[in-house]
Amino acid sequence: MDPTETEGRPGDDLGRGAPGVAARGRGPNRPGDISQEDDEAPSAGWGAARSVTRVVAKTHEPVRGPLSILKMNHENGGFDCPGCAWPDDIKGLHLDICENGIKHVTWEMTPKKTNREFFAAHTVTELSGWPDYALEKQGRLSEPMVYDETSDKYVPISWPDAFALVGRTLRGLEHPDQAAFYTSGRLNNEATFLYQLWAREFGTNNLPDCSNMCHEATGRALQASLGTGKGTCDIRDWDAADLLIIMGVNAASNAPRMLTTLAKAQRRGAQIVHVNPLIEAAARRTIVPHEFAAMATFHATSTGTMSVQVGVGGDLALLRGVAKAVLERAERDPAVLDAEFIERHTSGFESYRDLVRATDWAELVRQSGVAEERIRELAERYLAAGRTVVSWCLGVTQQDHGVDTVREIVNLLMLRGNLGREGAGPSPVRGHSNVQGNRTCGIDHRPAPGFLDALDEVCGIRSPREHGLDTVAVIKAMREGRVKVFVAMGGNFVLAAPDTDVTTAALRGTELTVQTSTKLNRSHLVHGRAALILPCLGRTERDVQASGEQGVSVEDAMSEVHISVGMRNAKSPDLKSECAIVAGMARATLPESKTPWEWYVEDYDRIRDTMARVLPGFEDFNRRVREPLGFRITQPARVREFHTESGRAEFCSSELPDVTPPEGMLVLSTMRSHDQWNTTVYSDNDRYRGVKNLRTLLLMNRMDMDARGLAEFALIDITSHARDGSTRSVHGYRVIEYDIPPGSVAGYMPELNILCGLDDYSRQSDQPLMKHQLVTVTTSQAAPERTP
Ligand SMILES: Nc1nc2c(c(=O)[nH]1)N[C@H]1C(S)=C(S)[C@@H](COP(=O)(O)OP(=O)(O)OC[C@H]3O[C@@H](n4cnc5c(=O)[nH]c(N)nc54)[C@H](O)[C@@H]3O)O[C@H]1N2
Ligand SMILES: Nc1nc2c(c(=O)[nH]1)N[C@H]1C(S)=C(S)[C@@H](COP(=O)(O)OP(=O)(O)OC[C@H]3O[C@@H](n4cnc5c(=O)[nH]c(N)nc54)[C@H](O)[C@@H]3O)O[C@H]1N2
Ligand SMILES: [Mo]
Repeated sequence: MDPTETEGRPGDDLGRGAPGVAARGRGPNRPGDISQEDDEAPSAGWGAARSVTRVVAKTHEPVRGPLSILKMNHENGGFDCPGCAWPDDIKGLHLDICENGIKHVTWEMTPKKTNREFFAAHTVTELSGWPDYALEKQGRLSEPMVYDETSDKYVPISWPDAFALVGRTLRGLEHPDQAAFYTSGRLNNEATFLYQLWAREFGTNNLPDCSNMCHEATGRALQASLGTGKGTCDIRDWDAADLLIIMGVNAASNAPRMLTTLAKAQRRGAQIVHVNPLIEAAARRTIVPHEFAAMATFHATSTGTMSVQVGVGGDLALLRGVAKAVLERAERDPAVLDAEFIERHTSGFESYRDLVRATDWAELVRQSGVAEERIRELAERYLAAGRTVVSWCLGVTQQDHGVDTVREIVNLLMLRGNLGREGAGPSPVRGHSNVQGNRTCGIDHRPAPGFLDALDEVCGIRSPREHGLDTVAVIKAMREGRVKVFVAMGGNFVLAAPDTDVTTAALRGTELTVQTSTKLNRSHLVHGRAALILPCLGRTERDVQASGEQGVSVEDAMSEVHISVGMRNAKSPDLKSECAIVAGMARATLPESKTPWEWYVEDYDRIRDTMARVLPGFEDFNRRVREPLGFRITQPARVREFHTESGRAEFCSSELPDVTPPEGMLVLSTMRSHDQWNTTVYSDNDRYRGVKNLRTLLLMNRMDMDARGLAEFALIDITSHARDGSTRSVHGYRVIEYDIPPGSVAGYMPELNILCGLDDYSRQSDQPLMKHQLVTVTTSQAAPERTP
């Protein structure tokens, strides 16, 4: 379809701009000059302090804000930082907090309320014209609201009536598959378990989640290679590694507590190689989080020893180049391979070796964008290291061949037996603070039969066996009228998903949208014929039920499960916990259900007791989760036990993809700024990249600018060219000269999601190609709003 056909609300601001009209970013868009300069200054730490102060000031929590942060990630009690999934440090350093975690928490703790007076004062059409920043800025949602078509406003509704509306609409569907249940990755384990139980008891596996957009490729690749969907390392392995290869992660902004580990590694002489088209802050010198806590000891620390600037999408070719150099060396010196490991534990080595040998260097260099000498240099470090950990995030996964690339990481590790032993292995950086726990606890549109059997037996239900819809598929299904009810536990689906116009139209076509949220966002304005906003407690808040105060559990990126207890009073008496909201909706949908929904909510230990019987690795859950720092879910691959069909770890011989753009085109990768949490944008600055007051930008190599006759800050239009031949454009962006390989350009999500066609998803992982869009860039006629 032509995305411009989408009929919107009159005031809709989808941030596209128009020919001659500049697009608007999703941040505050304050007037003022825009700029970009190198941010090499080691005083970056002071910038961090200032930046935190500003956000804390904005949320009007100058005193209490920092106090409750001291309780975050604490060994005995305290809540889990909702900021990211990096594990807590195990030895002594329990107070491992970071700038972005602080922003994240204070954002949730704002005393401002988006209450019934606010909704009475603004129609949804009016709010649709507001910038996204202004929506979230209103504060915490404080009571359930329902959309009223006559007044075009959200009006108050009681909790029982809200649940009844959900129940009635779901029961009125012809088939349970006409409903979909989205999860954003901060939903705790207990609510997650109830949520999937509700969906499956109702009769569908339509459980799309944000993981469909971030680490689906990781899960599928590791499952195929090692028989487990997760990384095998824990933080001790990071601390014991001689070489850490960090691929496609902006650690300083998105997993800041990783810097603590990197700084320690650097001090003990380990090598840290960053593989990224950009030289991000972590690859230079940055502050490490606990030095932030210490305030007085602010100084920059090195967290990288080598940077390899791949072209966008070039990681597979780079890894294969390293493997080729290792195999070449092995011809002279067979000891560089771990022959015993390969022989005893793996299968497919010979065909992989032959494939690598047959690939010539010229092709590896062309596809990776990295010179042969540089690839060999990386190989030398790999050969010199006794123990290697490879870590990765979205730069690797949001690609057409993301699964193959993750499998190539495993191939390379296996050549030297870097698997299932201390200090070595694959270690993905997960995104949302509980995205990994969501999958563990059953959010999976392709559930394993064994999991469903256990669920059915313990919970006395009959789960559907057919696979459900994931994020991309559910948008298509809503578009075609096959899915009529969209329920979301958290998140901001319309902005996080690809193809903003199409997703907007898809959601608007539904009968009912239900958003359980903490803050107002665009997904409340882009709604179905009927619409509910259900406000929930945040992770920092006390959750009191019949049996007393409750804790919830989360799983970090290294499979550690621990309890999180909120400490602050709820922002409003009308908030409910996510467990209570799910149970309320479930009971209203399934009045005859034998599941003791209300009984579960009285005491979350009861939910955990049931989970312990369903989920492998959760035995004795209630006791173990309360141990200091919780427990680690057993990783069979960590002890060289591979639950693959062959019982061995599998080498993968995949074809090298062609990632080079056609003549005249560029490859666009979309990413986060330093001052943003996914769709929540705190400011228009991106400090470590030196950008001030601008989000509608494109980072471009000088050569590519010259080829197009573009000066620094030139106004441009960007047009994407989707696989199905359709095109999408944004207008009035600005070009910024940046140290990025020629042919590759970068800009911000969620603004640029407009350009990502719905059909442009990986056929290996079904992930949208958010890091690989083919674009053309032309001079824009849009009038400049702000000046450099
Ligand atoms: N403060 C903060 N923390 C966060 C988030 C947030 O928004 N804000 N989001 C959370 C979530 S949900 C997630 S999933 C993670 C995301 O964490 P990241 O994966 O760090 O997220 P992005 O900002 O998308 O950055 C992708 C990185 O990959 C690089 N890159 C782009 N293309 C390629 C490529 O082809 N190859 C390689 N090797 N690198 C490439 C980019 O330059 C950038 O450094 O962070 C989590 N933590
Ligand atoms: N182009 C492009 N698009 C991307 C990506 C990319 O790199 N490039 N990354 C993708 C990735 S990795 C992800 S994870 C998705 C993110 O997708 P989502 O998880 O859907 O989006 P978020 O922005 O994290 O959701 C923010 C909203 O969550 C709600 N919220 C906050 N805290 C809570 C809570 O405790 N409970 C509940 N119920 N709600 C809460 C608030 O209302 C807030 O507005 O975006 C994806 N989209
Ligand atoms: Mo994510």
